[in-house]
Amino acid sequence: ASAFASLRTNFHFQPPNNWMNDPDAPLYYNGWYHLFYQYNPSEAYWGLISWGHAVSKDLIHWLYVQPLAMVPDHWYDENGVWTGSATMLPRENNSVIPAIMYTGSTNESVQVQNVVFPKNSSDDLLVEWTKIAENPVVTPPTFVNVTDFRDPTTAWRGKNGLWTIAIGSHFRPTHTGMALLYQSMDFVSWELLPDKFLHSVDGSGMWECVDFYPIVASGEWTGLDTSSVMSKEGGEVKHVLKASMDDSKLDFYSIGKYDAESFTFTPDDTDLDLTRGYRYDYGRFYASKTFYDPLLQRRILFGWINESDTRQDDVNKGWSGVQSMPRQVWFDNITKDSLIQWPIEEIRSLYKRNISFTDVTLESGTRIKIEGAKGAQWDIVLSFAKPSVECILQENYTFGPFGVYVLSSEDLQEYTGVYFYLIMESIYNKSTSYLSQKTFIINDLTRSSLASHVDNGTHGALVTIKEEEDELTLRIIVDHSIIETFAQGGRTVITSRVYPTIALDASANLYLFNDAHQEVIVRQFEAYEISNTNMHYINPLTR
Ligand code: DQQ
Repeated sequence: ASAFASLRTNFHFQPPNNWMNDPDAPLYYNGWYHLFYQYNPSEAYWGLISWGHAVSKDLIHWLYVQPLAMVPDHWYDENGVWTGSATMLPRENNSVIPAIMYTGSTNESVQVQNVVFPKNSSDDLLVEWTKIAENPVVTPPTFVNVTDFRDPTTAWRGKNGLWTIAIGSHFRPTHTGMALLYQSMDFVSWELLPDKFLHSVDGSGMWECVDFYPIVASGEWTGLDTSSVMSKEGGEVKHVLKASMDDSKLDFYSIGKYDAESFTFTPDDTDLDLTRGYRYDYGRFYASKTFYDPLLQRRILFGWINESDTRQDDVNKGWSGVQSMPRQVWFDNITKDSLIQWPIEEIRSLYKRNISFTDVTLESGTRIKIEGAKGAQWDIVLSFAKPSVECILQENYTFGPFGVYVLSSEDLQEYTGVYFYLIMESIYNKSTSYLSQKTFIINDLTRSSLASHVDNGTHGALVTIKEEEDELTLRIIVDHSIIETFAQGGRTVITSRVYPTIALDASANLYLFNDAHQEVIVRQFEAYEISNTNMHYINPLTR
């Protein structure tokens, strides 16, 4: 067995073995959630890709479906069944049927788009899929490279009944990333909307896995179906455009307005356009995709979290790649220009036991081991009293770090720091100067593994803290080799992979620490130990 064998996650989605990358076509149909994924069934690294398939009643406990949903078995996807999205097509009696469009890499490695429908729509598990005779339904237009044209979005429907989808691409001469638009009445025959882009950004390079959806920007927030242009209460609706930047392998999103007449998206703030503005996650998180959950009226995000060990480690472990916890996404009514991401409520069904306390003062230099908190599966929620401006100034304009050590060995030889760090910056303007406070959230991997060959690069990001907010909050989800950190109620998120060698299972501990020169107050601390979800295959006989 490999050194990292015990680092497989126990409540994040992973395939039974081998390689997984992007989440594909998440959907809800007749009582089941479905998740498909980019899967190499024969090796623990990327190669000839098929679509794996899993179903769940709660997005937490997954069952693997056999056979694979799609494999490369036609000339138009011979080099891989790549990423795609599902659209729920309305049928009579208020029923719907899923249609999936995905990218096939052809026998000549040209990127084309193909459509599949369920073979039997009365099978709730949607086990078998039929590639339609008309495939490929979309081929690359002449002005883009044939290998820069992939990952169709979920379609949205306009007033005239036409379906529109976006496909990520790249105009090489100007290095312009863009989303092309195609339209169809029947989901089978598709036309390019000529001379139009949903959006484009010069210098951003190839856009992969574009995602585009409406969100409620004022009033009672709920998720919205992808075709909605109005909220239930008539409150303001904005749109989110996300692209996965092939150059940097980062997922950026921008919030703005969609003009359904001109089919264009315009960011609210050009300084927050794609590649300049916000990322979903400041750690490892790529090729993400949302879907609308009609059951609980919310929008759910999945992202691919890759490994940061070596390819040889992955081969030895026999697996590579994990999906993030499903995250609910909505508009941040406080910053008014960014999103909130929050692990879905259903995670509570996995809570085993709880360690909690309130109002503990962490003196300068303390490291407090949380008694009874042994284990490598946690959902930790805590808040700190916000240090005052005077405190930060007294500390020479920098305050901290203070936070938590997770996956820590007994002697702190191995641990991962998740912490806040505050600075006061002097800003000089023409005539005035003033102080500006900045708050950072950091997943510090410097000491997370005694193995020296794994990538232990630290992840950090800025968190917006409003003056009226008097607490700094953290939620940290720990699952053996994953740390998902949600700062300030999900305003800023960082996901990291770690490969401890001794801080494993019952030898892993939690600590609180404070390296500021002044005390820090923990207002509330709760740590819930998480049970295993025991993913397994559906037994075809008992279905
Ligand atoms: N992964 C897929 C592509 C997509 C890329 C291939 C993003 O469709 O562009 O496995 O990770």
